Amino acid sequence: MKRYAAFDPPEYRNWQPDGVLVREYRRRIEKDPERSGVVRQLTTDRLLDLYRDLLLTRLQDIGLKRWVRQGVISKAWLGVGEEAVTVGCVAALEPDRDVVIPMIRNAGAGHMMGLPLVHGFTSYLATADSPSAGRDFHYGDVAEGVIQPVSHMGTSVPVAAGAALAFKNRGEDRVALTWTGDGATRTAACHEGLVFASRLRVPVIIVIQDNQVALGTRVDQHGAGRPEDVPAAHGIAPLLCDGNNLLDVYAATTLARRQCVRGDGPTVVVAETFRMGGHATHDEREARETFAADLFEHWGRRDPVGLFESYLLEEGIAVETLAEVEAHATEAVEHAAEEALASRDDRPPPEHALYPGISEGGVLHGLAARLAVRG
Ligand SMILES: Cc1ncc(C[n+]2csc(CCOP(=O)(O)OP(=O)(O)O)c2C)c(N)n1
Ligand SMILES: [Mg+2]
Repeated sequence: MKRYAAFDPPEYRNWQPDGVLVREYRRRIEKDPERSGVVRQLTTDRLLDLYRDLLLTRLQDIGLKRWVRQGVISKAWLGVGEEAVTVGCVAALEPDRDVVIPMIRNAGAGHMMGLPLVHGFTSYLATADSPSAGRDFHYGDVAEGVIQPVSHMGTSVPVAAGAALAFKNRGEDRVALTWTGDGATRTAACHEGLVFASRLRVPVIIVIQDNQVALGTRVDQHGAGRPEDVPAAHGIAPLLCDGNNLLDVYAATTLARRQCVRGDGPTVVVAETFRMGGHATHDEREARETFAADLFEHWGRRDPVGLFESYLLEEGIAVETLAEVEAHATEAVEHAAEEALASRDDRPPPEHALYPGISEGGVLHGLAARLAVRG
């Protein structure tokens, strides 16, 4: 497989980050004492872990896109430009206790919760060694706190609320978190989940990932109200955050988690971001025609990876340290992609498409262990 070439064209050598945007990034957190208090607790090592997780998430998508170009797979659903919404949320959780239900733009949640990076690649190849043994490209592992999503929009909300009800009934300090798109906030399932969660005051965090579009329909075309107004209908005051500002997402979700474990019921985090590509790789040209070009420019300048990098440099972290983290992340993703390709021809036998089903426990190995009360 072709190695990732270093991106170092001469015209960028003396490039300086946009000072105004980095100041805005910092001010966004500093203006809220609670959020800035949360961010101040982050050590340099922790900040570098977050940087690594952002890079792993971005590089996984680049690897998948390369596979599409090379004809290894026919298409891929990517989250480029939206990585901070995933990384900031998961970083605020207790990975050994909490559960998440990621959607297609939250691939980073898998490796952050402890799933091997290679699963992000084998799931697309449908090989026998892929997480669902070739049955589905959605993947999870309840033993690691990742509930496998289904493709029906909005349905992860009632499922997450159900998991949270189990935690509440057992008196456990645990939360369930799921993401839902701006489009998915229009579904009955999402509203039913919110009714259930708010009525029973369960410890669930619903993250509305408002990337301003659902397939080819802009947010202003798919509903009369704004996604951030949805929680009010269920008596929930949302925590708004800048979805491209990793630290703002992290701080908002940390506060949301505290509220949940205090027993104050469900929380909704609304993260404003922007889908920089197509719904998947097949409709990127149409996606560019869905919005005015300057909107891409606006959000491109607010790239979550670039802004966080600038922030870290301003914090005094050496550029060599960042380069080292990047080199490790690149190697890890390349290794995962190569490992997945090695089993590319390992097709599961057709009869394996049949399985006993969830009701017989056939696909939920580890559920009992995961949900058992932990000391
Ligand atoms: C109930 C349901 N209706 C329609 C679809 C087809 N579909 C898949 S993704 C999508 C758009 C989702 O938009 P949004 O919730 O904003 O998430 P995004 O793709 O922007 O992350 C649609 C309509 C579906 N999967 N489920
Ligand atoms: Mg959307």
